[in-house]
Amino acid sequence: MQSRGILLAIAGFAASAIAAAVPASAIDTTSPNVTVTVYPDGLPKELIPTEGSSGSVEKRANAGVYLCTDSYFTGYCVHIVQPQFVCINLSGDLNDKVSSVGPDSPYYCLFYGAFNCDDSESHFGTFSPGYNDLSTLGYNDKISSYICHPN
Ligand SMILES: [Ca+2]
Repeated sequence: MQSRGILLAIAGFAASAIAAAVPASAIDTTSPNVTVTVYPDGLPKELIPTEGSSGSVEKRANAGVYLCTDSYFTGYCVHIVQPQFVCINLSGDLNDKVSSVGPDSPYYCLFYGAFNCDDSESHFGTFSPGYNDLSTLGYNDKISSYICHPN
C-alpha cells in the first residue's frame, strides 16, 4: 500500500459521512479498493443487521461486512467494504477477536480461522444478517480472514 493518499481519498468518497473512515488498521491487505468505517462503541441501532435488512447496497461490485469484537454487534465494530472475491486478512484489532459478523445483502461471505482464506482452520459461510453471536457456531474470537462473493 504505497499510495496512502489515494486510499484515503477513495475511503472518504465511498464511506460518505457516516463515521470517521479510518484506513487500514483493521485489515492487512494490499488491495487499494478497501474502505474501513470504524464504530468504536458498537453499531448504531439502525445499522445492526437484521433479517430482511438490505445493508448498504452502495456499489454492487463491492461487498461490505460488519465485524464486531463483542456479540450482538457491540464492542469495537467496523464496516469493511472490499471488492468481491478478494480475501481480507484481519489485523490485530480484529484478528481472533470478532464475535459477531454481518455481510451486506446480497453477499455471501466465508469466514476463516486462518489467514489468507486458507481452510487449515476451517471456515463457515453466511448471508445477511449473519451471526450476532459466533459462540453459537464455535467461532467466537477465531476469525482471521474472510472473502465475499455474490450469492
Ligand atoms: Ca470477541
